[in-house]
Amino acid sequence: MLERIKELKKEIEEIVANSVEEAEGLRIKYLSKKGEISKLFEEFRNVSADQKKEIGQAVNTLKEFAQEKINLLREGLQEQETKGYGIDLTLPGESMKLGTRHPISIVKNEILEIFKRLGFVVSEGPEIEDDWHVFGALNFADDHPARDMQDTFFIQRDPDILLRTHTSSVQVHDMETKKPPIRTVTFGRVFRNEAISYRAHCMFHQIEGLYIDENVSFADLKQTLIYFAKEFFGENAEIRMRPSYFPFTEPSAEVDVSCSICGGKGCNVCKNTGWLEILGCGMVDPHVFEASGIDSKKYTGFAFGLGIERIAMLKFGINDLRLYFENDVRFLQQFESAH
Ligand code: 2NL
Repeated sequence: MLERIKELKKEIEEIVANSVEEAEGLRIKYLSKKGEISKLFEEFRNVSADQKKEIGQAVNTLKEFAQEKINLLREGLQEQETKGYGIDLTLPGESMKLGTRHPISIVKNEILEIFKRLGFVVSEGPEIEDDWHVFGALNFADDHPARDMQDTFFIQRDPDILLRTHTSSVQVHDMETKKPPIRTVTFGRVFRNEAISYRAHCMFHQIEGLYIDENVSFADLKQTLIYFAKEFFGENAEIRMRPSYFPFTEPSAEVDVSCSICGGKGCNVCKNTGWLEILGCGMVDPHVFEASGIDSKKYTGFAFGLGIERIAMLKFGINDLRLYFENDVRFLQQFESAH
């Protein structure tokens, strides 16, 4: 019998269980009424009196050993299962969902990088402005329609305070506080009082550039924009300029880029013209310089402004402005990871 006890001890030393159920199975196998150890107790009845003490002790020790071992196994497994450690560590991991950059941010970063390479410095300013920095200093007439409540959001208590309708206000601050040469690009949210539809929104994003120095010419403006168009739309991109009007520039132009979708042949994106309008620009009006304390006899400058939503629409084929601001994950997920 001692031999059998030894064997069982060795066997129990080596038992393992992968789940609470398996541990319970082991308990039944060794410790239940019909278990291996209970069988030993039955046999014990037939043991001769002189061996009873020794074998009795050995069987009891074995029983305690088995109880302790199986209890330990069960407790360990219960802890693992409640803490979730019972998972199979050899399974492939679940992939972590990474955020994506917003298409407006992607385009903004790309455009700012192009102008930073040309020596432009990025400046930012407030979304809530006074009339002077949005209109007055930029040569808007007192009765200019942009000053109308139909077009601009004013703060009710004080009509001098409003939401900026373009980011040029940031550059007015730059002109007031810096001396030429000034080379600055600004970006940010602008606000206009418009009914929301697929092609208009009351809030959108602009990038504007301003370069002021002695002898800055329209040729510098054009060359800068050609460089920008080729960097952003590709080496084959061409631009054309059409005369236009803005209160703050003279002369002014609207700039089209050759349609990158049809290569200029004509398609539904460029409405068969081969050209896509991308920005407005011009030479800074001398009135604008004087309003901010810059000597318009000594300095000239060019400026341009573009809407980021429009460029992102062209780049990504987005056909409804409202998609940008709904934050629908199915839309946002389609853009490049932020990491
Ligand atoms: C457009 C036209 C433009 C500017 C923005 C500017 C800024 C200063 C002085 C003069 Cl401080 N001009 N900015 C100039 C011409 C056009 O934007 O259609 N943007 C979407």
